[in-house]
Amino acid sequence: MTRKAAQKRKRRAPRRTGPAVSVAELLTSAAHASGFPAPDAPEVAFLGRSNVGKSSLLNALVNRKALARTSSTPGKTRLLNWFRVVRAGAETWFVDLPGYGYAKVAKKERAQWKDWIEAYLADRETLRLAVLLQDLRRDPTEDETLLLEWLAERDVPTVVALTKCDKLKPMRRAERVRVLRRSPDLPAGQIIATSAQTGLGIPELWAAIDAARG
Ligand SMILES: Nc1nc2c(ncn2[C@@H]2O[C@H](COP(=O)(O)OP(=O)(O)OP(=O)(O)O)[C@@H](O)[C@H]2O)c(=O)[nH]1
Ligand SMILES: [Mg+2]
Repeated sequence: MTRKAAQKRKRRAPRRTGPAVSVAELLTSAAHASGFPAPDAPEVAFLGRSNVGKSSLLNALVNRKALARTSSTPGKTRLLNWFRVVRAGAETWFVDLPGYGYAKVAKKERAQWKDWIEAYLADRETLRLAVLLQDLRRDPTEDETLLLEWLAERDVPTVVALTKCDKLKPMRRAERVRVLRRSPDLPAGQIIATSAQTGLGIPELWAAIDAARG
């Protein structure tokens, strides 16, 4: 096949998006454990530092532009937000957790994410998968290590989504993905390169969600 023909074929190839999401809606928001909804559907939690792209990735997964509120100002999500998502007839709840590690918020507030996340992880029997987000351009810190420890202690299956992959040129991107895949601080074999902007990794993330929810 000529290069031109190959390019044309590539353009025509259907996107591997899988079944469409038929429902994506906010279920509830909570600032305290007392407001958490009673567990009633398999759940996927999105965890990661402030501004890493949690809300954006969640929107990309459900193919909605602004279901979860995103912002270039870190620390936008200060509540736990539950979203009800139906895809191929199966209902899953997505939980957008508040981001951590934003230096400009008060110290007291910075400590609060731990309380929130501990309260959430303490009693969530329907939690099937945690998606830990890590900016492709950064290295994991002790915050990510701590989260991974908590998740492992509680036997919560976890995948790492490397975010904002569109921000690097292909060579540099491949190099960073390689470095992070080899990082002793991240679980090897469960790392997915993603971009909320281009849709990179979305089918793989759905495959991980489908596998985890059983
Ligand atoms: N280029 C690019 N920008 C992204 C991507 N994902 C998120 N962003 C941008 O990064 C900023 C933060 O994204 P959010 O999705 O709001 O991040 P968050 O993790 O939910 O942030 P908090 O709610 O503050 O914890 C926004 O300006 C987004 O547009 C991506 O894949 N590519
Ligand atoms: Mg957010």
